[in-house]
Amino acid sequence: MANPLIVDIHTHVYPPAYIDMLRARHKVPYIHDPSDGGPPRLIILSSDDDPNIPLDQRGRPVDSSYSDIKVKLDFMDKHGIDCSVISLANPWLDFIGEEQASEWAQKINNDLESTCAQVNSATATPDKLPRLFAFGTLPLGAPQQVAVADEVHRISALPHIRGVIMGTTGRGNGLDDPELEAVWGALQDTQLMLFLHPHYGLPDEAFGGPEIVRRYGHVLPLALGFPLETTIAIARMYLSGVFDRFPKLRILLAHSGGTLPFLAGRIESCIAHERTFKVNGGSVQGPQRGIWDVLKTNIYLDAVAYGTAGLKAAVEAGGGTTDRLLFGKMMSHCPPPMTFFNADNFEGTDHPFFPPLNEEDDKWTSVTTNYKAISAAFEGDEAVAAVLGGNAVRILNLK
Ligand code: 5CU
Ligand code: ZN
Repeated sequence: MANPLIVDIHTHVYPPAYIDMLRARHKVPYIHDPSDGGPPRLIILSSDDDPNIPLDQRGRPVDSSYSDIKVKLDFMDKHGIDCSVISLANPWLDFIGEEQASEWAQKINNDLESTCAQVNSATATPDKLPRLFAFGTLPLGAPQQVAVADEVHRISALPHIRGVIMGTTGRGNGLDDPELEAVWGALQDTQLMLFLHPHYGLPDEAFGGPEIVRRYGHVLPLALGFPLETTIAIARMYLSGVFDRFPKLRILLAHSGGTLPFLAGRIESCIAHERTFKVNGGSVQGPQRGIWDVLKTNIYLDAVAYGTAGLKAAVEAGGGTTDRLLFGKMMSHCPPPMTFFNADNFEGTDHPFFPPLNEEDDKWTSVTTNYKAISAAFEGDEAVAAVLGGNAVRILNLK
């Protein structure tokens, strides 16, 4: 199989203007320049902003891979990625107040669009996919939800925007908030994909308190907090009937759906036993559509799971077919059946998070680990051909 086509749909950027804005801040999220001249530190998670840790060591080092699109393109070249759908990294614009939310969203979205346009025109090659597309960001803090919906409509007309990335708090009250109905409506009307991505994790108390969290660094917040946060957010959307009211909504869940594929049956069973829910002192019916139907109709999953069991659960949750799974890698010009994978060119990256473990490493371990998991989950399986044969191109219309 020569030169397979590879698409990475989970890959983040902080445009330079966003970096500058973080540098000017002194509370989460912020960037701190250490006094010893070491690399700047990115402090975005609340557990990063720990007064017990010296300021110069808080968070993680942040380098040009976060903001310089040339570094992203180098990373893509090194890992054989033909096309990336870039998105603003967490915490997006969640912390921007209502006066500036719309202005910032327009700035970021216009920047993403022009970056894609410039790179694509500079690198255009006949018969090849454009190198970049983007998921936009939303002014969720805007005073009225209609302003958020307006930005959805505005960016749906931009040539390289294929969806929007959003965290789990929505307009501050979670994704079952009636204050998001106009946004769901706009996303449904435009058919832009909603890339639902975690940031806040779980409270330290869920892990045994701040000392325990500190002891294990980012492991508990990122490995467990992030996926559970995604699961809770999508469960609340489902329980509140969002998918009954917006049956054509399209949602891409980060990290293979958190734990949703594994827990969907349990959610279904608990709903059946609960029968009705209490809202404003009255009783209302639970969701009318079954969770498996929603998983098969409205939900797409990435393949950033790093393990075969998680990936297999993701496929099962989609009804046993692999055509709703965006592996972050496409091989659409390779004729099926395909049974061969090359560790050098299989990606689901989450770049630039999870950088190389050793400075001298040429390839990123996070990338090759994910490749191995995917390869082990589906090797020899003809369904792989369908998954790798153009899901992202088809679902996101990457032309
Ligand atoms: O795993 C991930 O997706 C991430 C991410 O996007 N942002 C982050 O701060 N850590 C991990
Ligand atoms: Zn991510």
